[in-house]
Amino acid sequence: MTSSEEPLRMTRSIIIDTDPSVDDAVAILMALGSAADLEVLALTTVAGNAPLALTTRNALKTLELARRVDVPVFAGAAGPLSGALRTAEHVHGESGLDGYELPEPKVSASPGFAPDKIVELVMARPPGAVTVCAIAPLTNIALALAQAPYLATRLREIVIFGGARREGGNISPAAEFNLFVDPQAAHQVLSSGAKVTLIPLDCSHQALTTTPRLDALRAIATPVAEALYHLLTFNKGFHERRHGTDGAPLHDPLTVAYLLRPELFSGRRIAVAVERDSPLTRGMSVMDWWGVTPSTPNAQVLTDVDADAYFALLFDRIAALG
Ligand SMILES: [Ca+2]
Repeated sequence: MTSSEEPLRMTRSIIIDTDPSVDDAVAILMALGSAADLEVLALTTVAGNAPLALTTRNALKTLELARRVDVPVFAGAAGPLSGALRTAEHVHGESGLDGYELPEPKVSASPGFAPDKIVELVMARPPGAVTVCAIAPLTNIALALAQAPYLATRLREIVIFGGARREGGNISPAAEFNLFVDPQAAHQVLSSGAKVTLIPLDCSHQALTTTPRLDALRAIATPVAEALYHLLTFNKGFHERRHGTDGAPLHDPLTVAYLLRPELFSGRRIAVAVERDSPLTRGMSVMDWWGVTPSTPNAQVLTDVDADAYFALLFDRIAALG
């Protein structure tokens, strides 16, 4: 039995690569509330939803909220592998995490460059021990794999929130934000040979932060739940004004939910390519769902989720934080 086939209940060691706005913060807190299942080795930050200084600060604030400043934060890439950085303050506010005053971080990021630290952390553990939970543009992961190509087979899995099959895009008509910001990095990660699971917009657009769900969150009545209630209410407002929906898609925590309860998801193992050149479709994930090319499948793509079970699991883990 190889380590990738070990029983599901084994604690997984994870590195969360993140650009915190609110859904990243929820994902981080969900992982920290799942101590019996997941050991969070580090948060590695990257520019994305906001510039790097802000995403790093927001990661530290999230740990402060959870009273888990023992988890190290390593800052990584300040922009994509090539070209200018595109951020999303129009969605998340100027801080990247508007809607509630989180506690000021009392600790700083740890010294070291995130891609170097990813390599170090993975190599310090046995083969197949570490999973990367990638919920941001994939710049740090691509840099780590470029520096240490053997990482691809050393990792247990890379679980990515990104791309879209049928849902078009959320930053351009064709592209999901994480892949749009650094399509070259996404291409490199998808062609690295690593075991990749990709959770696209198709899942998160089934998982909206509706009023009854946010009421259930607030009813947990802990400081963490109260903070998330306000942050998610701010986020919900943007989507309601723009799309008229009750609630916003809750993207990033889907990766943590998949690690905890993969049976909540369904999809296919297929070939995925990322458009890197066309200005019209930059960052588009081109998914060979019907196997019409000779390309070898390089990712497990999950396109459906049991949304009620996802939110129930999330709230259970947020409540566990106390
Ligand atoms: Ca994110």
